[in-house]
Amino acid sequence: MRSANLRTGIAIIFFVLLWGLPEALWAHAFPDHSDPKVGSTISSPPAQVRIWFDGDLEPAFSTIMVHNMDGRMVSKGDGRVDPSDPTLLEVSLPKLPPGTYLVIWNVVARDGHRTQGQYTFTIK
Ligand SMILES: [Cu+2]
Repeated sequence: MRSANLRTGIAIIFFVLLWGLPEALWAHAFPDHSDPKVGSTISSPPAQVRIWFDGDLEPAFSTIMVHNMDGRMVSKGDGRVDPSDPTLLEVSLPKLPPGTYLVIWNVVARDGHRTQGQYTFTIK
């Protein structure tokens, strides 16, 4: 009886500890900033798109690509997490003509949670 109470007590303490852990420890990865910037208009075609996240990414499950407004993929197929910076997602581009482009990203953070999003930039 006494040891059952002890076990219940320990379980409750663990539950409270887990519950009280700061959200940051469990945080999903969200974009911090990017190049080109979200919604920006730029005058020369960028060689790549880079997005910096607020946490480390899982390279095996994180993707990035760029579409034109016809929905065709224009980025090279080398989207990846930078090997020297686990918060940086990047993909190369050919020399793109003027137009608006859609960046589509999908990442898994170190906590195993997936986040995804998209944004546009325009080359004038
Ligand atoms: Cu998460």
